[in-house]
Amino acid sequence: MQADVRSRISNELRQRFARAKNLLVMTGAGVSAESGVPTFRGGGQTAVWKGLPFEIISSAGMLERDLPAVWEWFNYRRGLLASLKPNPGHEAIARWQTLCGDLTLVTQNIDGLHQRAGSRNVIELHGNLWRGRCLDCGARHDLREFKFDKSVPVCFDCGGSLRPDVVLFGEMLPVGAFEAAAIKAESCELCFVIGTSAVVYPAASIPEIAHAAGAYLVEVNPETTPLSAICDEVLTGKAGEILPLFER
Ligand code: BJW
Repeated sequence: MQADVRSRISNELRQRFARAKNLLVMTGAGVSAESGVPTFRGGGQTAVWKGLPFEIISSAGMLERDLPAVWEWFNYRRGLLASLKPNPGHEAIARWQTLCGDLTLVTQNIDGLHQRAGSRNVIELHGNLWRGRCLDCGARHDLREFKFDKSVPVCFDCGGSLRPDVVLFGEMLPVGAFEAAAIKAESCELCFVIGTSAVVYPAASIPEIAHAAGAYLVEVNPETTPLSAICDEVLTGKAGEILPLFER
């Protein structure tokens, strides 16, 4: 299996990777799949909570209608994540950051596994499951410091209700996160898009921006996506098997 995948990485890509000074890596749920985190789409796994599809329970409308239910959903997911660890895909990307001149990691994932693998300065487009944010004063808090004895945790600073610090459907991305990723996309030479179905916007426009600006675009995914057609290379397979094959 490994030899098969290795032979699918072209010499051109190997050379580009070896000399690239400015890389952009964008990841989605698929990079965490081998750690045991369920994906949203693809691979037959569809996140459903008490009969509600994730587009409903992870939406701005649900937050307004039923904040305790949203907390119940995210508490459940933090419980699932607590025992999971970074996999060889996360670890390879963290190593690349120490080897390559300038590597920017942009993730749609909220699980924090890239940081646990050692990646630094990660641009989180959709927030982080381990943080809460006060609906009144906007303060952010590490949820690991909270006892979940109430259905909705309250802010240490002002006593307001907290919400999960993640970007739900119909909400804007954190100020500056998309803009920082887009600036890197415009100037990178090589862009890897790993484990994303590339259907959720504006995140999916980051690799499109890189491609339009002339970057060499590489997709790593067991399935094809709407992005595959514009990629310079598509590496069909799992991130944890393919990414460790790139070493300088
Ligand atoms: C592997 C693998 C392995 C498996 N190795 N790979 C244009 C048209 C229509 C609608 C819109 C539009 N522009 C924006 C919108 C609205 C919406 C949107 O994009 N909808 C589309 C679905 C149509 N976007 C938004 O609402 C965004 N906000 C916004 O646009 O604000 C402006 C605005 C405000 C108000 C009104 C209008 C506009 C916000 C999007 C926030 C997304 N949030 C979520 C939930 C986070 C919280 C939670 O976790 O509950 O983020 S949705 C979910 O999808 C999550 C993910 O980050 C995101 C992307 O998913 P991802 O990462 O691609 O995962 P999957 O599961 O889809 O794919 C996994 C892939 O991995 C698959 O391809 C597998 O094959 C692969 N894989 N194993 C490598 N081992």
